[in-house]
Amino acid sequence: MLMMLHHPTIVRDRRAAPSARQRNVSLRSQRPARSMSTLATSHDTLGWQDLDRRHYLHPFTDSRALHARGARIITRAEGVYLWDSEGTRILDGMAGLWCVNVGYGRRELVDAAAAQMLELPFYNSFFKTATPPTLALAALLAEVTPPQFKHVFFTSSGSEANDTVVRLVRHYWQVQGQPQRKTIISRWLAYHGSTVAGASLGGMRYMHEQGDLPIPGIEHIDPPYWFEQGTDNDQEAFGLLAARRLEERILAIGADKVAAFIGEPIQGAGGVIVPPASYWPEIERICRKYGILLVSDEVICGFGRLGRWFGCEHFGYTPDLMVIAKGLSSGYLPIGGVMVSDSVATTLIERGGEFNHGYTYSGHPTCCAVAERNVRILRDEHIVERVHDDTGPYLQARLRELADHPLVGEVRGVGFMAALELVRDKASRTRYAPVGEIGTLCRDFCFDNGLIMRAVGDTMIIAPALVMSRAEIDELIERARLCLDLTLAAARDHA
Ligand code: PXG
Repeated sequence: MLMMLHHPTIVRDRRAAPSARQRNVSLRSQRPARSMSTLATSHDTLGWQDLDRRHYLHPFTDSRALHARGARIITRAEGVYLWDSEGTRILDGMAGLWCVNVGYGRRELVDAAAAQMLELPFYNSFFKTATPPTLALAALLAEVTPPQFKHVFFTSSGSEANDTVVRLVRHYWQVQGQPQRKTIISRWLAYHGSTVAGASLGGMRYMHEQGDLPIPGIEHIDPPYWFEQGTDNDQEAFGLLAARRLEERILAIGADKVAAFIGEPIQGAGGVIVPPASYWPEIERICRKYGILLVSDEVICGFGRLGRWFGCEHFGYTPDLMVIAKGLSSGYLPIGGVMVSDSVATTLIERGGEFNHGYTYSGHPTCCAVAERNVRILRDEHIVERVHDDTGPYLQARLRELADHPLVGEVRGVGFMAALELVRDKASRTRYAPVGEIGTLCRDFCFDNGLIMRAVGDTMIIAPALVMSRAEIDELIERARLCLDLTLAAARDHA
């Protein structure tokens, strides 16, 4: 078993974290006073780990396994780097969790939050009220999203936004006099969140197994995962076949019962599944043919990750609804939303009556103020253009150099989103057994050697902050190659 192998080689980088002063960030904004005596003595790693074991339930985590090793405590960050409580510097190849698009340590976002909290930290949008930052962000989103979008419904997360999609789409068809149009078609290995509706839309079987999901009226087709399913080298033909599974399913359900199709432009948490160019135009053609709403979940791909503002612009399709979160605020505060196209919005506004849906924090003024400043940073500093013209192609080219590594069966990606498939045999695309072990091993080597790469099974994922420089990309590649070597050596030792 690969799990039983020796502990990964550790090459710790103990460069000190920059002080708040060096980073031009006021101490007051960065370091709230610790008044509680328990916290005052628990800045050491063991103390934090003890608190973690005793009080904290982590998301998507086997607590017993975590407790055996102890949580890694991340204490600060700057640019594309994190520091842990041991002072180790780590290059964050995942932008937090696919979200810190402008990088860590942006003073303007801190200031936007502080100013808004002093002025009006919170007010709701429920009872015929609104706040200036909510409206400023809504108007800015109308500018940066594709032209069919002028309206937004705000939420606090991508999951809540996808719950909103389910309710909004079904409400829309009711208003249109077609209440039988309820079914939403999604894809296996999709990730659309962790709420009941989000996990149902998602295509993660291990999530469905916990809690009797999916809820009724949600169906899944296979994703366009060529590396897993493609049999020959004609990827475009494979893309068309994969898209036509949607038409087959629509006809099996009955076209008059299907409300919408939802998909991520590139499936992120499912393993950075990049569809062939033929896929999305065919999906769009099928949706239009049967009058079905097309929903683009841009939670990961949106706000520049693919070198365009939104993933649908990269692949060339025109969604009716667009789900946003993560990069919307670069993760500095929680916020998500659903962009609603003019034709859907007009129906809902003119004929929809009251939409009985919303969250306390829909349009939260402080989150909106931070998101608005974040979107302006992305726009004014031409960060998306840089990913498109310069650093995105550079990252992709350098990553493809790793394709010569004996462990790497495929390198794929667009812009600042990429995957490396780890295999035992490149020619036949044969994976190690059991799936997931070599990926976990590689991820652990990365973490212990100052690099965060995420493992989805045996697929290694890279999605850095969009501000990563060429020099930092070089460092990422160097560390990734070292960790691939260590992983291969460990696998060979074991064999
Ligand atoms: N849609 C997509 C495409 C996502 O990637 C969500 C919706 C849900 O967003 P919230 O904000 O509710 O988490 C996501 C979230 C992973 C991982 O391990 C990915 C996500 C979340 C947590 C972990 O890759 N994506």
